[in-house]
Amino acid sequence: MTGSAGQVGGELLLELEKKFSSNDIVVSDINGLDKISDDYEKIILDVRNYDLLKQIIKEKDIKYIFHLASILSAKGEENPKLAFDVNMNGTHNVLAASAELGVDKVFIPSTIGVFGPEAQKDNTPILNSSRPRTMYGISKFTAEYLMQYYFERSHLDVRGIRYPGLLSYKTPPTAGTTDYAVDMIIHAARGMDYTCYLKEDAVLPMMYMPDAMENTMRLFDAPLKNLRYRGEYNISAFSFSPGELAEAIREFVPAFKVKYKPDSRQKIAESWPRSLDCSDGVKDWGFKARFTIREMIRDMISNLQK
Ligand code: AKB
Repeated sequence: MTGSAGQVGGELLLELEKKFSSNDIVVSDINGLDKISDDYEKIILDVRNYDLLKQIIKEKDIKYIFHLASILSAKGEENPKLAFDVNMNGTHNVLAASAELGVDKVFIPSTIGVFGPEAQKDNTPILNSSRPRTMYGISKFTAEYLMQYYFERSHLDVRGIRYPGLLSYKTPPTAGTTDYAVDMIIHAARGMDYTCYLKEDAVLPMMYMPDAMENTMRLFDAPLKNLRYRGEYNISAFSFSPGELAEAIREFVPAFKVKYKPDSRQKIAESWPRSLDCSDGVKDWGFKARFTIREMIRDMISNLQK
């Protein structure tokens, strides 16, 4: 696993533990590995280092790669050169090394950020006018093409999901546009007011992390012959705006108050779809989400308050 210390890594490890022994999992990241359990073998890896990546794949006899290392939307706009380098060159390194060394299967997440302002806003299908405007979206969109390229050129089994905003009470996100949702619930659980950096009516597709992880493994385990797409599968459980989320939180924390002070992330949010057509994932590999917004908020608040 690359990028193991990020928002998704720790949660995906819980899912992988259901399938593999911790002795068989190698976690890597450029930093933050001290946060991860010592049950796993840990290796410091900058995915831009092709030689080291190849050395690890060979020496550890890596069969599967979960390539999570990525610079997300908001941080990517602060440092576009870094986002290009990590997201494009790092991802190309993983694909080229996997193809060359015969890795059995690679999972690379994509994002709703691959869509741009001209795309259909509601029930957006997989194949739709894209033209992303953030460096994150541009690099992830290109990564989807690279996945198709290595599938056709080298028969590399590479799969991916376009994650919507992911909510978790375990790892606070720090670099994306959808992060407000997690932050809002954390504030509510602590009895604090919240100032939101998106407008009250900025609707985005979202999903609870356990659902995202279960579906990641569902796609990972699906027979290759059923997959009509490589990295492009849309998934989301529901869509909401900051105003709607605040209202739903008030069922559990009635005194919760939110102020709105939109910043540059509002423009990113406006360029993304409000809701996605997820029917291709349902058809090809059985995509389904368990948690409603209400169940997610209840679970997050009760765990945060513990
Ligand atoms: C972000 O906001 O950048 C991410 C994403 C939607 O991919 N959470």
